[in-house]
Amino acid sequence: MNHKTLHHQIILIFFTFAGMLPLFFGCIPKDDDKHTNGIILLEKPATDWEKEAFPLGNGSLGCMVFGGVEEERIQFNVDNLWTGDENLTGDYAAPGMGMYQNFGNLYVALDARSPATKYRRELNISTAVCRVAYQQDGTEFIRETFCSHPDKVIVSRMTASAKGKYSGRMRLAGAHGEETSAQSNRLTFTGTLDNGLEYEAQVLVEVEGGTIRKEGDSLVFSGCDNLTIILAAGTSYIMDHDRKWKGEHPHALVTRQADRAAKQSWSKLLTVHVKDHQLLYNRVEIDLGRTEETQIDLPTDQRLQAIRNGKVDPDMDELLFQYGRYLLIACSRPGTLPANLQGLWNDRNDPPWHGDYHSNINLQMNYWHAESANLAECHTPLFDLLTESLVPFRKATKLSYGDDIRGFTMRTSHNPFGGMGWKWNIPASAWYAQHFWEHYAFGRDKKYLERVAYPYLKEVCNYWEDRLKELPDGRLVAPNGWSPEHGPTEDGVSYDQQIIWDLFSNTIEAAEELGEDKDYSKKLAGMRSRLVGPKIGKWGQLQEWMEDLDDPEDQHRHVSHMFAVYPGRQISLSKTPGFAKAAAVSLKARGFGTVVGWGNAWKTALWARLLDAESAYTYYHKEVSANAFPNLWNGCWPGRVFQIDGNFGITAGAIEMLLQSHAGEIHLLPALPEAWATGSVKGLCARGGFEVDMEWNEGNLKSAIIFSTKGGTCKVRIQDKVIDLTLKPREKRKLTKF
Ligand code: FUC
Repeated sequence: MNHKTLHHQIILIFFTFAGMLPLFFGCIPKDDDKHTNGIILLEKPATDWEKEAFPLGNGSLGCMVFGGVEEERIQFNVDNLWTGDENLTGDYAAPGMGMYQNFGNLYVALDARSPATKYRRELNISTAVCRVAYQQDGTEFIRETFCSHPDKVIVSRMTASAKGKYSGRMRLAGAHGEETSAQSNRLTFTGTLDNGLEYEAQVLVEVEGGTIRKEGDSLVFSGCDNLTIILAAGTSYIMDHDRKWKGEHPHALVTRQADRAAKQSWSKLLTVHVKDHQLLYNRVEIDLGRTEETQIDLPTDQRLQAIRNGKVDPDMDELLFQYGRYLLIACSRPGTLPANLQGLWNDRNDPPWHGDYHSNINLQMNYWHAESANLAECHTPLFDLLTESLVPFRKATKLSYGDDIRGFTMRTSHNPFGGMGWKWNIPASAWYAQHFWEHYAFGRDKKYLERVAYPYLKEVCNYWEDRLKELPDGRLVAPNGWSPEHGPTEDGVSYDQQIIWDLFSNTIEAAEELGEDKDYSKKLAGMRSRLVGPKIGKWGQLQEWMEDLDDPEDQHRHVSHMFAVYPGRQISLSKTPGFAKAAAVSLKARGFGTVVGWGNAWKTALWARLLDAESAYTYYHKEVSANAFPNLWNGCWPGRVFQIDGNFGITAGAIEMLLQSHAGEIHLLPALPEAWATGSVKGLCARGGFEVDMEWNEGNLKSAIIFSTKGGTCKVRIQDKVIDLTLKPREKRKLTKF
């Protein structure tokens, strides 16, 4: 062996070892169980951003990886690159409402032109790494891309089994016609939107072997063994109303993030990233049955096609379930903006519905699973934005409802500057209040309840104290309501009435928990008892309006009068069986309606609450068989445009099938369908600060472990049997006899 070969061998051993380090530290699962690894696989590069590219994200920065052989394209976003402002007039079309913007694209064109073989592009949702592999002229090429939360950058590494195989050109293109400047191994563009928001993106490239140099506004690399690409991007947005939502120019921060990441080794960046992701992701494990090997080995698009043709694939049900968790981790972390209609992924400057926050189901659904799927910290961006937006929300409310009104209400859509658009959706602030309450109900953090949740709940109650209208018989109604998004505008719409009931109930419980405001709670309880309540109409249905107007042929996609069943708790089979049965009549009549991803997700959860396992599963399955794109993103009416609420809502719906805790009990396997007859789950959360593991066989619960984070009592229900438990903080109890 000559000197040079020995040198190569040492380098090879070193890199093989370095690449395996994460395995030794146990943070990357070995590929030994493809049934649980969570891989979305496609055997061709993406040509369609929405349906085929793979999403990565660190909460604020995110990207879509295309995996082209001749040219890699990484389209990227930062969650707060928005036009618009506080938009107090609420004109949806006006520039003030603004739109979520595309940031740009990185293109890496490669010189080799022969066709690729053995092409595989996979997104491993348990490591949050996208991997592209193919062979070309006898060389194996591998690209691995991830978006690191700890290091705040996108990292992409391109390697090959032979030396000097990478030659080509790299281009960074902003989405607003910016000029890109190139330095020796760095590309940069900056810009300013019409609303004054400044932004910048940088790409920094490290090569081994070969050369890299600038040429015009691009980087040209030649004969490189491998490339490590770091992409950092940011804006001057800050979530601070007092500072007019704007802080410093992002140049210094973006430069620091890129430089700091470039100083670290690839394997270090990867190890830290995977560990961070798995700290959240690994909290929940699920097994809903076993898919045949021949089916599981298929690329995801073919696998979906086989399911459409009747193939049974419980591993796909698991994958979709975990994908809802993966996506939330990727687009909603403490300190970021909440997940918008597309999470944070967007390739347009005029995205569907402005890429906004929709308050009549969509933003709420984005967070339905946050607590129960053990991702409570991912819920906090919602509270941060809503709290920071209070000043403009109050101002806009007064402008429309008069200076004397206290509290605030909301329109149907809103942006990251507290600006709102389109029609008023009067119970929206109360529906959001449910999320503030649920974060406490699950986590039992009294400080949070006192400082964050309770003031919000009370302020929304103030609005309704001033706004509710008394009927001649003394009952109270919300005036001029609208059941999203159809029918007349009138008083006492069920959607409004049910959400106000929920708000008053949660506020009363919050006051009790804090030992505060006894008289005020009494006042709320008095008002709650006077609210016009649920009604059963002439065809046995749960009425959507105060008058008996429901048309049994109406298959509108919204089922807003079901709020009381889910996500509310006013109606349940155990406490109000008559209304629960009426809800089932209405739900059946609504049918499948238009193909709406979020609608199927909601109906899954509703049927689960009504303890109808097979109907719940029908809708869950519909999400897999009819609404999933090849990248498993969920499609929404009209035209099956991608909307992320369906992905999140279906995870929430599945949890309602396995575990419920809204009615004062922890109900184990309340709506287990035939399709999931044998399985197990670990780490689901229940209200009261409990975590639940379960194993079941042929429809029967084998064992359950109840873990209490804070200590306390609970009732555990298994079918008709109820077990009382008292647990100390961090105590676990295993139940085996039912
Ligand atoms: C609601 C729904 C639509 C869509 C939009 C973003 O208005 O009725 O289907 O999901 O939000």
